[in-house]
Amino acid sequence: MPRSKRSPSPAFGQSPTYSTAEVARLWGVSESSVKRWSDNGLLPCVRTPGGHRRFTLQALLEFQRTTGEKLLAEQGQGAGLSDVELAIAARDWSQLQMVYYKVAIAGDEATGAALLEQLYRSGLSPVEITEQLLTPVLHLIGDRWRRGELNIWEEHLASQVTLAATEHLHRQVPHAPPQGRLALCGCPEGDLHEIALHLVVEVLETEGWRVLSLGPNTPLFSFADAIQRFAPHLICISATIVQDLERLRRDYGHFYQMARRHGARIVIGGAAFADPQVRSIFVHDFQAAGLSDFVEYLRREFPTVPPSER
Ligand code: B12
Repeated sequence: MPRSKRSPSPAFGQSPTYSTAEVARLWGVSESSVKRWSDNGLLPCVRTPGGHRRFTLQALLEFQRTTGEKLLAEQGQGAGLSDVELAIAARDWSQLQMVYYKVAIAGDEATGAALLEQLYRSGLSPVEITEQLLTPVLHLIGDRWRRGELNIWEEHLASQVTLAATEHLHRQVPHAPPQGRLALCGCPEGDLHEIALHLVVEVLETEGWRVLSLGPNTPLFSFADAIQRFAPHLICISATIVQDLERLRRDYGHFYQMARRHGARIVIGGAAFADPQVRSIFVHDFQAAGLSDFVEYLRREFPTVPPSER
């Protein structure tokens, strides 16, 4: 599918418009065909102040459904694209978020996995898919749950769909050659939010790391024992909520000593670290805002070493 120029995502629910060139690329037809259909009224457009044609998604879908189906077929392009395919080609994130939101709260793992795979095959990286689609949708689900607009079971289904779909996506992605580096990852005691942790593990594996994940809800004293046992190069902590701050404060000293003794770097991430009190306990080497700055950190601090120099 052609990759269109990325345009800024409109707000959730706001309809984007497409230029003549973008529509021609989406349908695989010439710009003059698009202009002809527009001029004879088959494909309505709006004009910019400079006189250029812009087409709404609704106009494109309407054209496909009616007259356009035959015209597109005549040009050898089949019956056109589905609205999801159009949204993928146009990188229409607000539309795609809406689609994923519905799929997720309906518990439709197969469609969720297929959508992520389609996005990946259209040229997007798993990190881009996470940051533009999954994270905003899960945050929206959290907000709607808090406002009482979603049931707890819908939030649970959305979590399961996201875990299954990202695992499916991860299986499609080639991994960098192993560099002999080990990362130890987990969420602190009391925190059951494991989706970000899974995404971090997947990023590390894609970058060629061997990963041991201790999962959610890991007491820091036991995490520290694992550091002693495995001597990892990197420790990743994902924390979304903190249940018992004093307990974490008590255990983190020993955890930190263990990490330093083994020369391991510590990376933290997650909403819990927005609180300066929590951040001050978890002395760290890097705090990630998301996955893209994490990948940058990994590539900067742990550059690829050719096998001959290892
Ligand atoms: C799904 C979910 C759950 C699921 C988790 C299921 C699972 N298997 O993981 C369940 C149902 C268990 C759950 C339970 C609860 N939840 Co909850 N949950 C969520 C929800 C909707 C999504 C969380 C998520 O996965 N986000 C997606 C990830 C990808 O985004 P992220 O965490 O922001 O991570 C990004 C970055 O921060 C970064 N990152 C994160 N960690 C790391 C680590 C490293 C190393 C790196 C490099 C990067 C990194 O990268 C990620 C990708 O961009 C959030 C809403 C939200 N705003 O997140 C509420 C939310 C976190 N939950 C909330 C609450 C209140 C609860 C409960 C207390 C509810 C209750 N009364 O029982 C319990 C607590 C359970 C516990 N003890 O942990 C609140 C927390 C409010 C607060 N700050 O205190 C939220 C914000 C909902 C809300 N809007 O109120 N929850």
